[in-house]
Order: sequence, then C-alpha cells, then structure tokens
Amino acid sequence: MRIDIITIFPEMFSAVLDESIIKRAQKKGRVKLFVHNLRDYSLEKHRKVDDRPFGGGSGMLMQAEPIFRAVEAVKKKAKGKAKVILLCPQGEAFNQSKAKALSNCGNLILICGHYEGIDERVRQYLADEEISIGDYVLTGGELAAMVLVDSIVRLIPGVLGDKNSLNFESLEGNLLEYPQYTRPAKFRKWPVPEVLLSGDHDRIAGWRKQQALKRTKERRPDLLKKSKQ
Ligand code: 9D3
Repeated sequence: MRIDIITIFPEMFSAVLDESIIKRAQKKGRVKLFVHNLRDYSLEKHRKVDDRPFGGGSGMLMQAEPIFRAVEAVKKKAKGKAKVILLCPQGEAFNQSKAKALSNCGNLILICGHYEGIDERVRQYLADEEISIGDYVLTGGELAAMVLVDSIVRLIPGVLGDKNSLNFESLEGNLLEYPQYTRPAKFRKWPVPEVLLSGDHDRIAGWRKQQALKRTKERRPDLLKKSKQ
C-alpha cells in the first residue's frame, strides 16, 4: 500500500510516522508513506497557497490550484488508481469500518485542510471522499491524517501479529474490553478478582464476557445497538 500526504506542515508527520509500528511496517515494505509540501506546488510568488473568500468574510481559504497540482503529480508517481481523501470538519465521521475499507486500497492520497476552509472545487472535482475524525475543532487536517494512517496501517496484513488483528473481527468486536490486571495479585489494599487467579479457563472466559457486556451497556450502549443491526 502507498499513502501520500499533502500538507502545509510536512514536519508535523515525522514524529508519528517514523516511530514504532508504522516505522516497522515501512521497513517491512508493507506500506510506503510520502509527505509532500503543498507549497512546492504553488504557482505564485512566495509559495502562496491561500487567498481571501469571494463574497467576503473573515479568514483565508486554501486555493484549488496547488492542491490539484499536488494530487496530479502524486497520481503520476503512484501506480494504479488512487483514492483521494480530504480531511475536513464537514466530512463523514471516521470509524473502524472505514479504516478497514481504506486498508484494502492500493493507493491513498490524503489532503490536509487548513485555514478557514478550502475552495469548494477541491471537494467537487478532486476528492473521492471527505472524512472528519470527530466533532471537535482542530487547527488543521494533519492530526486527522495521522489518525487515519495509524488506524489503517495496523490493519495491513503482516503489520501486527495475527493475534491482535484477528481480535477485532471476533464476536467481541463491538464490545468494550473487559478489566485486566497484571502482577502483583494484591497492589496496596486492592486485590485482583479471585476468578482470574482460579486457573479455571471457562469461568475466566465467562467472567470476561459478562464484564465486557456490563461495561459496554454502561458506557457505550450505542455499540450494542450497532452489533444487533
Ligand atoms: C468556523 C468554522 N470551522 C468549521 C467547523 C472552520 C474550521 C475549523 C477547523 C475549518 C478548518 C478547521 C481545521 N480542521 C480540520 O481541517 C479537520 C478536522 C477537525 O477540525 N475536526 C475533526 N476532524 C477534522 S479532519 C480535518
């Protein structure tokens, strides 16, 4: 899989992409990640990529030209079809099933929105999908792009140990995790639930299932409704 990221802040990405699992995935050749500076595709003086909105209003908008040029240049380098995703507050909410679907794409191009917004023609004529990572305001699409990359890369076959990746597909997929403990069996005055020390694997499995259900009912009843649909 190849992922190209188009941004006015390319330096923001190294800390995340050059660490741990994502770095290992790149070393193994499971994913190729490229970060492009949008300003390199500006045709204007001073590498300008923004301008004032027609009709007036406060703030600046990202211009269409540099974004189109960047995407067209990247599409030439990537072999095969690429899916173009615009990260923006108005996009569809990101979730695990979207991550799963995107992990099956050969090529992704992520455009990080910025300023007060983006020329509408990018949405209309360039982006295949618009994605938001949730209902809160970020200063730009960069962190959102990193969230996508992290959640997508770990789903690529061979990136994680099989045990982890199979977990989400299991029946427990729509439940929150059960409580977990490690040594010592008694920390300060707080003991580990006796069942976990019993060695009775059926009893342990039953307790975990029941705890996961209880916790999901209390905290995320929406997840239970989802799994029944
Ligand atoms: C004043 C209107 N704002 C729209 C809600 C303007 C605006 C705020 C924040 C325009 C761009 C941004 C920058 N955010 C993103 O580009 C973004 C984002 C987000 O803010 N929240 C959740 N997901 C995403 S994906 C990209």
